[in-house]
Amino acid sequence: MRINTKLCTLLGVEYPILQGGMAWVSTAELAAAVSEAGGLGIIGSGHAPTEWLEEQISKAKRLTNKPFGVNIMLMSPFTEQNMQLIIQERVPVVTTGAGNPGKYVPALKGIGTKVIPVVASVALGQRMARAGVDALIAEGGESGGHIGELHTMPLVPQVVDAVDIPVIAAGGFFDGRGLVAALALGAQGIQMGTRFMCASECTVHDNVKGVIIKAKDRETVVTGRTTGHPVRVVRNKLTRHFEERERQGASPDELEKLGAGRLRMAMVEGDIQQGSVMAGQICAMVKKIEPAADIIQDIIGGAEQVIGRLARGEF
Ligand code: TUI
Repeated sequence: MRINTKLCTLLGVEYPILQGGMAWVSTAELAAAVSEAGGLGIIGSGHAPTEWLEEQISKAKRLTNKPFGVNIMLMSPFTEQNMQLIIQERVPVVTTGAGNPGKYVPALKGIGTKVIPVVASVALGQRMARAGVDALIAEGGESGGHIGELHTMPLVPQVVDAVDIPVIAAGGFFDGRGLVAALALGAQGIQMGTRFMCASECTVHDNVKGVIIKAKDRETVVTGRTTGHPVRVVRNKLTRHFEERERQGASPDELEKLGAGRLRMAMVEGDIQQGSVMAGQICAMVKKIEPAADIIQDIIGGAEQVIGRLARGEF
C-alpha cells in the first residue's frame, strides 16, 4: 500500500511529508536531502537578507532536481524582495508563517508556484482559502517557534471542515503513528520541524542537536505571551530570565529587545544557554541523528504498519 494523497500530486512528491522551513536551521542542504528522499524540503528564510536566500536557492537547485520550497516569515523586513526572488527563480512551493500572505498570492500563482500558508486559526484558514492558496498548513501550539493559541488535535479537524483545499497538519508529529492520526483527522499530510533538526544533513549547530536528543517531555516552555508573539523554546538560562522579567511586568518592547538575535545565537553559534533554542514538544522523542531519508522511511514504514494493524481490527 502506498500512502499517496492528493497533496503528493499537487506538490509532485512521493510522500506527504513536508520539512518545516525553520529560520537559521533549514538550509539548502537539509531541504535538498528531504526532497531527494521523496518529501518536500523547505528552506527557512526567517529574517535573512535576499542575497542569502538567493545563494540557498541556487545551492538547492544544484543538490536536487526534485521540487522544494521556501518559507517566508512575513515579519521579516526582506519579505517583499524575497518574494520577488522566489518569482524570478520560479521556486515550486512557498510556505508562509507569522502573517497573512494574501497580497502575494496572485503573483505567485501566476507563475505556477504553489502557495501554502501556515495558519493557526479557522478564520485565517478560510480567508486564505478565499484568497486562492493551494493548501494550508494547520499548525498547533505543540510546534517550536512562533505559535498560535490552539493545539493540533482541535485545530486540524476544524480547518479541514472549514475549507475545500488540502490541509497539512503540523505540531507534534514524529513518526508513522502521527501521520496516520493526521490522515484520520482529514489532513492530507504532515509538516515536521523538530525531528528534521536532528537529520545528519541539517547544518544547525551540534550543541542544539545535543539539547534536542537529551530533552525530556516537559523541556519546552512558551515565552512571550505578554508580547503578543508567543514562542515555544527549550528551557534554558534565557527563558528563565525572560520569564522572570515577564512576571515582573516588563514592557513588550523590552521583551522584544531581549529576544532579538537570540535564534541565530543558538542555531548558528551554538549558545544553548543564552540563545533561543526553538523546538517542538515532540523533541523528547528524538533520540538520534540520522539521515533525512531514514526519517522519511521510518515514518512511511511505521504508518503502513499502523494502517495494517487498524484494518485487521487489532486495536
Ligand atoms: O512562523 C512560524 N514559526 C516561527 S517563525 C520564527 S522566526 C522568529 N524569530 C524570532 C522571533 C520570533 C520568530 C520562528 N518560528 N510558524 C508559522 C505560524 N504562523 N505559526 C503561527 C502563525 C500565524 C500566527 C498568526 C500565522 C498568522 C497569524 O495571523 C496573521 C493575521 O494577519 O491574522
